[in-house]
Amino acid sequence: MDLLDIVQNKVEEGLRISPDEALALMASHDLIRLGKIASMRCRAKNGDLAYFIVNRHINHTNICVNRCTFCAFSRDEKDPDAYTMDLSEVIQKAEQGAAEGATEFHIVGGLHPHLTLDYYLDLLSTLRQRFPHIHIQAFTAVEIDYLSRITGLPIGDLLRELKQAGLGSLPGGGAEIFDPRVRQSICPEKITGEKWLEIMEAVHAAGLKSNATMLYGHVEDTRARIDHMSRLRDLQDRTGGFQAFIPLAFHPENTRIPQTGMTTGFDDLKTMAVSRIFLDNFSHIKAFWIMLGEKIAQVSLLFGVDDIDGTVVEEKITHAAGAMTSEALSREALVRMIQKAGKVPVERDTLYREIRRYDKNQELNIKNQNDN
Ligand code: V47
Ligand code: SF4
Repeated sequence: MDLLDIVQNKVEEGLRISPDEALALMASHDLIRLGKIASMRCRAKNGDLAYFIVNRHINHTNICVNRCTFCAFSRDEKDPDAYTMDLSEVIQKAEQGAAEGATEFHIVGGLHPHLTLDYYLDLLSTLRQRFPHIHIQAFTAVEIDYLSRITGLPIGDLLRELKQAGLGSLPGGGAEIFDPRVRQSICPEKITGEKWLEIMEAVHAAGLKSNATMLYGHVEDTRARIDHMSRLRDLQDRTGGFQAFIPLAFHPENTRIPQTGMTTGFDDLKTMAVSRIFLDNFSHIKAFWIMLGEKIAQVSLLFGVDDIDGTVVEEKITHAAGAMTSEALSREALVRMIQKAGKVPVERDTLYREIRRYDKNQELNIKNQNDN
């Protein structure tokens, strides 16, 4: 039996593969077979369903004291294109989202040197008051740590306050790569991987769900990727609080690590497939179409992915780093992408509750002349 036979047998029996096996899978070029095995794991968890969400991203400030080398979005306070939205600007964006049927606000920003906790609490409570039916997924573990440090509030108390003000769950950003040597080179000022995990453990203990990301395709090797996923899998065993794992493909333009080039489609699909096989305790693997492009995101549905994220509407982080994708996709376009991959589209809310399922006869009047 070769490695892929061994792994396939394990997946068929619902068993876990080891980090060494995952590392060996990363060296395989049998992408089609990997996709088939990942699809088995995916099907066991989600059947034929593939999820999307109607959401609105809001990046309230690009001013950040960290200035990670891979980040083209952040600015120093004095830079001419630095910005911080006041509450009325945030509300304006939220109103647009609400008018378009968003069920989620996704809010992340830089680590601002002067904003106080009141800014964040006002933002949450005002949004909750004005849009009580829209879930607020906001602030990475990195922002939570920063807020705790500038206020002196212990993480648990801080999370309680934010939750009370309207925080519904946390996005998965800021994880990057946990390996300390890689982390030191791409984001030396950022909290350690251990700290990120510690904060997520507290988030889950506070009764909040979160996602987990991994930024790949820069200076890390496959060992660092598997180490990253391994630490996530260990924490998930303890808390069960992660909903989705989201591999984020690095975009080099305008960053201080331009030499790496873009990730390849082969690597994108392999990374998603191996993550699906390895992370047996995660319900969902999400392909963020903004970073992958619509075509790879669609094909990833046959490589273990069951979620293509959302309508997004305004995306600043990857577009600052050269993303060629549009900033928004309509509900109809997402449904079509999923249906044309042979899956059943489900519009979900943030907590993966089904809002609407599109069966085969509901093609939404979006047929293209070349569709079959
Ligand atoms: O933490 C920054 C990444 C993240 C670049 O939880 C970059 O559902 C590629 O976490 N190239 C923020 N990536 C975005 C994020 C996210 C996105 C969509 C859904 C969810 C979710 C979370 O973006 C950062 C960082 O890892 N990032 N710069 C870049 N040049
Ligand atoms: Fe700041 Fe986040 Fe950009 Fe790092 S990735 S510089 S923490 S905004």
